[in-house]
Amino acid sequence: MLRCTEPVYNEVAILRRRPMTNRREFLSRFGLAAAATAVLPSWSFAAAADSPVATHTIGVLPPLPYAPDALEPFIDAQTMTLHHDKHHQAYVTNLVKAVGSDPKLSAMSVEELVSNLDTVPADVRTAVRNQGGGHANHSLFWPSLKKNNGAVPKAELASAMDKAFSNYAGFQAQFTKAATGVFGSGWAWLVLDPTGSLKVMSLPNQDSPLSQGLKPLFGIDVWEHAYYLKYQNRRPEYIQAFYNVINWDFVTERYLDLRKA
Ligand code: MN3
Repeated sequence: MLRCTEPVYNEVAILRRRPMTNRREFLSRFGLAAAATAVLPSWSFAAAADSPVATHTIGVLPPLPYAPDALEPFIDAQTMTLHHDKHHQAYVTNLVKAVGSDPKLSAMSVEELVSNLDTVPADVRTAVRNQGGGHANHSLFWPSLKKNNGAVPKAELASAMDKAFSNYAGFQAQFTKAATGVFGSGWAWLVLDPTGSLKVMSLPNQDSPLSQGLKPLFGIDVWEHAYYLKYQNRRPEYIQAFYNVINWDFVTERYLDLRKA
């Protein structure tokens, strides 16, 4: 395993504040050519911070992109504040602990990490899977939410949904079933599979579709912390409300960008 020297550590610290376009250069410079070429998803580098396919830095909690009450009455402000400031922050903090000073892991985005769990040292792999998954999943969750006033998918995304699920109602039926059926904590996801088709799936805990070579478009967090203050044990009501806060503009842009990649 690579040992961390002081200069490398400083470079990693600086790198975390630099644009991701410099990572490949960094990896090459420190002789990590294999990491530079092998582990990085092709869509990781060109994206600006506000892009729908932006990747996220290991030690950084991305800001909530709207006020905590922006999704009222469907998701309440107190839930949003606790969920973002406490729960997501905890995944960020614990991922930093798990990655430690390993320069190879530290140089990756969180999306790269969870896309390449098999390259993570075995002694921290479970922690990276859980905490990295939590960081990656929530980093996608916040920007994919916006009150949509009853809007439904349009254009290319609508066509892809028609192909995969017959129509929007068919998508909703599958997504609702997947989200309702998560036993305990987890997420339901809309993903792009390697053939470019849309699929609905659920995964337990903080497992990311990225770890299975799938590209998540958005997910619904059905951990109790995501809904319990407002909905208590009524998860189906939260799932129904969720359809009012899917940011279809964001999801459509993400779909188009991921299709291109
Ligand atoms: Mn959560």
